[in-house]
Amino acid sequence: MKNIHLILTLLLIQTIFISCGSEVNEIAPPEPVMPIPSAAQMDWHEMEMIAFLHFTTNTFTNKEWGYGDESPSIFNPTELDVDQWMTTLKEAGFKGVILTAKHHDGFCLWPSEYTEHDVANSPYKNGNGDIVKEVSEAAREHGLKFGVYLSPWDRNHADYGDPSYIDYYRNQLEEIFTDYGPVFEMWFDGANGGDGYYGGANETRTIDRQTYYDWPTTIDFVRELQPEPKVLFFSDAGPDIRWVGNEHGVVAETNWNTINNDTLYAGQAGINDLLATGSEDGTKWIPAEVDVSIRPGWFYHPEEDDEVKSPEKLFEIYMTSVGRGSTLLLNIPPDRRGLLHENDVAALKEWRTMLDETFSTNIAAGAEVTADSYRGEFDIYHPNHITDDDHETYWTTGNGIPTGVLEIDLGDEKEISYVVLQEYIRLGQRIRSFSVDVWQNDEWQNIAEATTMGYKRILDVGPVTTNRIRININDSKASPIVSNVEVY
Ligand code: FUL
Repeated sequence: MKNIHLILTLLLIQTIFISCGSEVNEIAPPEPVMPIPSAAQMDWHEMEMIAFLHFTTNTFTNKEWGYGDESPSIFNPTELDVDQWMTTLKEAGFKGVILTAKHHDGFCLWPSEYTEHDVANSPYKNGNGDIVKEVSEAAREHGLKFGVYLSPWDRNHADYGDPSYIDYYRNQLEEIFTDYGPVFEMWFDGANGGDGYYGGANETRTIDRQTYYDWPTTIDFVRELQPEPKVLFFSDAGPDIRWVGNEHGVVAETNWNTINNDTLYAGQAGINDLLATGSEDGTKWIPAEVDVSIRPGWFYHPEEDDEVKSPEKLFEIYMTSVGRGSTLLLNIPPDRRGLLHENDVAALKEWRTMLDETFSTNIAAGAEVTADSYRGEFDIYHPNHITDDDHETYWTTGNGIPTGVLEIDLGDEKEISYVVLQEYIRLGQRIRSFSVDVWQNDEWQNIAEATTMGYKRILDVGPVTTNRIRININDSKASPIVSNVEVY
């Protein structure tokens, strides 16, 4: 009898111990699924929209790729007004700007100590101008982050192709990172067309794209120049942000922020499809940035004044970039006067209005949500967190549960057109597939099937009328974590 008591007591203690153990385990957030974004990458995700500014001698020669023999005397914007640029961009919703401080032609928009091929030898402000300074200061005044494009390929420089050119390139980076305040993103373009002026040699020079630039050393050098805030390096291969593999404004519907960059390098052929999707099993967090121009060309050409993308086209691009979890880098090239052209400004304004009107009233704000399960049934993981307007709170499941069903009660019947969904990517990108249903005629009707959710996914589902919406997380790498759902 005594023994039975002892056994029962031991069983009871064991049961209490086991249940406390799992509670302790599940009250903690799910373990991260590696890799995860750095703090600087997270800030970049949250920017969502960045403006690209292509401006150089090409603007005056009407070229896309200057040969490198252009005289600085042709660079003469007579009404340059960076305030007009920043006001326009800020109003359109951009959070940062990236300026072509030097494009492939080698002309520098700042007075560089290391070349004569620069703005100091142009008529602009009688050689006393510094457009990198003007843009960096104006950006900061308007609350926009400042980023730099500095073309590695330099068709003007006599040493291009020799190791000495790499010193020149690093000297220029030192100027940029010493005199112009913090740079949030550094754009290393992979393009290299071969032929050029090269100090008068007028020949074709090929380099080994994998080794010539010795990127690891250059990147360490820049990181030393600007330890904080951390600069993000963009190239086909990252290391912080990857090219999306096309210039049409489209990232793949399945968009992993992860990729294996060990064998990738800027300018590598045959990897465009991979860049557009990333790799589900990628070992590095290197999200895709969607670069596209508002005009056919990257630089301003008067004959393209009537070919500015329409607000509707810009909206479509927003959906295939931001709406698929990427950051949009939209190029708006200043014209020969040094202004953003009226047609571009008008398109941006109307596009902004479309975005504001489409995404103005979130009918799921504060809505009651139920789930088939939530982690340990703790309030901190309750499904209501997906509609609480706080992106730091979330719904998630218990360990070992990679699926979930979330039901949002919209109250009265409403017409809906878009569903916005966000995964809590600070703990890694997890969701592989999900679907959306609406309640209609006493049953659930499927209205969307999707793969990755990522930082943000916007699904065009409408118009459809319903009072309940259901999100089925069908497959994830581990407990799915959803921080936000909006319905418009
Ligand atoms: C490309 C360049 O060759 C284009 O001129 C432009 O700068 C674009 C953003 O990147 O590789």
